[in-house]
Amino acid sequence: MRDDTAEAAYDRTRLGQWLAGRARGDGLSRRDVLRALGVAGVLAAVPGLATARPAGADGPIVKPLPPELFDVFGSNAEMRWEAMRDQGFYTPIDRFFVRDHTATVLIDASTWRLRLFGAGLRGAPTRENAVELSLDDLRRLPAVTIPAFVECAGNGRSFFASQQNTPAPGTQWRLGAVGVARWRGVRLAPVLHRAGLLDTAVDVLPAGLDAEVVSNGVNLGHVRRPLPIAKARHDVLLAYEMNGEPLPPDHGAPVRLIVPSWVGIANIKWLGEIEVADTPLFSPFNTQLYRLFGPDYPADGAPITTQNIKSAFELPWQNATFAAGRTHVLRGRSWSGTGRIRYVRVSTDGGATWRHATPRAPQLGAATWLPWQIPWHPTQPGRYELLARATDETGATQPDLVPFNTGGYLFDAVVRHPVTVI
Ligand SMILES: Nc1nc2c(c(=O)[nH]1)N[C@H]1C(S)=C(S)[C@@H](COP(=O)(O)O)O[C@H]1N2
Ligand SMILES: [Mo]
Repeated sequence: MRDDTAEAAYDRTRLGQWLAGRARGDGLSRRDVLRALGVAGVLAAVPGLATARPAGADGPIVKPLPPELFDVFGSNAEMRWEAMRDQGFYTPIDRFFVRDHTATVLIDASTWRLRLFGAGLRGAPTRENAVELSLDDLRRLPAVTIPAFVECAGNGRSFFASQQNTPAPGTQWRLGAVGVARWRGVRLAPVLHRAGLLDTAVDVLPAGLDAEVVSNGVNLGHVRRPLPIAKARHDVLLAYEMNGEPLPPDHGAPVRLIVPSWVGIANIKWLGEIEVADTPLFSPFNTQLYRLFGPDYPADGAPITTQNIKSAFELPWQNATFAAGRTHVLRGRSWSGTGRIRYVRVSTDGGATWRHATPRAPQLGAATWLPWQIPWHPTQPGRYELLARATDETGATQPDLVPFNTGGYLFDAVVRHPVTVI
């Protein structure tokens, strides 16, 4: 069982180091931090665990969430994997998962401005003298379209409990907190250069315009997470279209960041500002949250950057049934934040024997998935477990077990998918 005391201890350690000056305070006052130490531990109050709100028109998510496409957890909606069964390469917007720390905000695109400032820019040291860009300004710059997944770092978290008997708090996602879309927009690199990027720039800190996140009475501020200037200049996109449509409200309209291969939280929605700093930046979203703490990690935790490797069957989680004595085609998809998928092996006998799946469409880019299929001819009725194990071009392969971490992040072990043959 989860040990709240140990969790609180990790959290205290981390916050202690943070207070000791390794990081710039960034929104958290010493008083806030001390208040946090007085309660059960910030990790236990990850939004989404504490405050489950009903879904619907008045709920935190704007788009319809029909039960055949989504499982809803408060302000988060998980895609059901059977919803990808008859789909092409991309995840349609109507079934793309949503993860809101608070709630979707509706922003007037005509008055929206992106503000860039910081010591890493020439002539715009503070928010007051920020460089401002409108949506039309962005649309006038050369546009690019990139295919990329957005995947929550906590995708698969429920399997820490159901497969490893070490439950982790937070939204109990199965494998549906991932989607692949075509994102269109402008590269961040030329925007930074136009804003006067200096060689001394170290980190950028994009922040969202949605409500500030309050956890156990502590205001963590707006959703924001720093990334190094090298990544920011390499392949990060300011996206204003998703699958050929204007970015929908739930996915960050009018503009969100797309940070290919990185954890979901890097892809800041409802982007309002980007600080460009000449010193390393920290936020609660890379010091307390979205960091690996646990018996197998250093006391001050291990950072999370890229997603890891996973596979999913395009089947309902509950009550997938197959007729005995017939040949069925099992379909699924595998993806990895560290490289293209090289091959996928599938077991239909609970892991005793494995066969190679066949790709059924090309993988369009490294930060996407490989759709695959494999025939299955079950002869005996009964309960079975289907397993898929992917390997990427770096050799990274899905393990059988994931070392526990208190946030329940990056579950990449092979998932045992229950099915019934009748
Ligand atoms: N401003 C803002 N950006 C955000 C979030 C948020 O709550 N607010 N959630 C993050 C997380 S944790 C994830 S997994 C992705 C989810 O993107 P989606 O809702 O478009 O699927 O957005 C990220 N960007
Ligand atoms: Mo996430």
